[in-house]
Amino acid sequence: YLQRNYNFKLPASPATASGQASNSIIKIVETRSGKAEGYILEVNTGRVYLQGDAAGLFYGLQTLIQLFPVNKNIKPATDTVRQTPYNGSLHLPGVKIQDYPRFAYRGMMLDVSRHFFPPAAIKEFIDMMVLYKFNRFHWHLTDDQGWRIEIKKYPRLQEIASTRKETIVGHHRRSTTYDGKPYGGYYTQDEVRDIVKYAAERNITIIPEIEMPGHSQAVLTAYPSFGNTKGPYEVRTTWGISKDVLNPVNDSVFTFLQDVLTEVIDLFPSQFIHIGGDECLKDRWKESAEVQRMIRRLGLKDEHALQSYFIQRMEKFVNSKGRSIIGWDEILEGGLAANATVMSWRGEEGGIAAAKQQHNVIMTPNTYLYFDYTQGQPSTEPLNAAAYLPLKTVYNYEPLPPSLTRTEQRYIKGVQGNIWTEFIPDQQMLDYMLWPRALALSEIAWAQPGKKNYDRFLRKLPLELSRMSYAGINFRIPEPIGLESKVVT
Ligand code: NAG
Repeated sequence: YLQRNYNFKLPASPATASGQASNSIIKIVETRSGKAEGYILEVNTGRVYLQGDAAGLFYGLQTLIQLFPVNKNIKPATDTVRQTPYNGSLHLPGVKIQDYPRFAYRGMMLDVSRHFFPPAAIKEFIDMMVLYKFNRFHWHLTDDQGWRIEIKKYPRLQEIASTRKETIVGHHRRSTTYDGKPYGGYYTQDEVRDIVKYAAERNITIIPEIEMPGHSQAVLTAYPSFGNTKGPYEVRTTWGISKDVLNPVNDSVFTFLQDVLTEVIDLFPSQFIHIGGDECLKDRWKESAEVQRMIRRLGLKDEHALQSYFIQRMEKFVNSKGRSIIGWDEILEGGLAANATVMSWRGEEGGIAAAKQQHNVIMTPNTYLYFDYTQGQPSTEPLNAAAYLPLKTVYNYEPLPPSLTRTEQRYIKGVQGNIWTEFIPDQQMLDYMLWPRALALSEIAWAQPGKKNYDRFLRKLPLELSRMSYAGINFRIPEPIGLESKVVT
């Protein structure tokens, strides 16, 4: 970005800690001592000095980019149309910044099942994450409405489960309307590998999510024998939760999931693999005599315990491959799997309970960090999930619950914003829903306690939004201070 747009030469590689001089105005020194992902950036007359660990240097450069003027003739590297590089002189503010993140896990989740985002859009999403120092991309790859990753051993996943015959467009009284257009898409394994590499080069680990045992209607469409009924099933065309889930009595369900995870683990070097676990309706399990027999045979208390049995069995497999699982907070309900990390989404309760049980937690509460909820009066916003979540509420989120002791708080490894895409058909709408709320999240994730300040955040906002504007990134223009919408719910 700096080289292309400003003729600002970076050394070919960081000078070593032994102090080898670099050939340009910028001196970069890699150190292993300081804080993880931290850096020191100094800009003074004719000289830029940057020091940190590998990730820290990368983030120091992001900060440096932010010190450069936002100029409408200058397009960032993500833009496909190459603009003329900058040729004039420029002035950077003199600074000395010592900086490091508050949380090791600074994530964003994108749901590509309800709507599919092609590889180029995923890369642009990653580019924006980089600018604001996020380091985990949670890729929600499967759901009732579409399976989105090529699995060589089960070709019907990409052939059948990746496409729904149409999509709901509205509800009126008792009638539902559909668009009548088939909708689908999936990432080939080559595309996945390319994206994983692209992210890794930008200090972002991709955590893949394969949903189980619920949110699996697309799987059942391709492999009906994995369900509890005879079907037939179809890739879901409406939003909401499916009653049709995977059948734990059928051993080939576990074989299938293990085979899928084996390919997934080969593709994603991430230590953590997300196995879903949310919203598994228990209707089919309650109705099924064979499932009931299984519950009795295993001496389990109820269907929740059966779900835990399911997850624990999958955890053993994932652990045997040297990886660990993350699951949505429902995995607490029938007893936690031994080494599981819990993603607390139904508010903070799940995260609090998990931390008390000495399990690692990622906080992603829908009360603060669900970016599919509206940013203003729902009546004046584009159609989306009914809940209301304005910028200020997001900004003021504090991830460490005061009800936890200091020791328990250490299990909270970080935060993540979730973007579910039922009502987000394309990148334009995605960016609108993300920004500026994801900027607020980046401060929650990065800034040290006590350093956040909403008024200062709002003062800096126009500069960041103009940066996005020049980059062609959509965003929602926040209401003027004091005129934020007051929503009565
Ligand atoms: C939840 C579902 C998700 C859905 C979203 C909409 C989780 C973990 N599960 O009901 O599938 O898209 O909310 O806000 O969030």
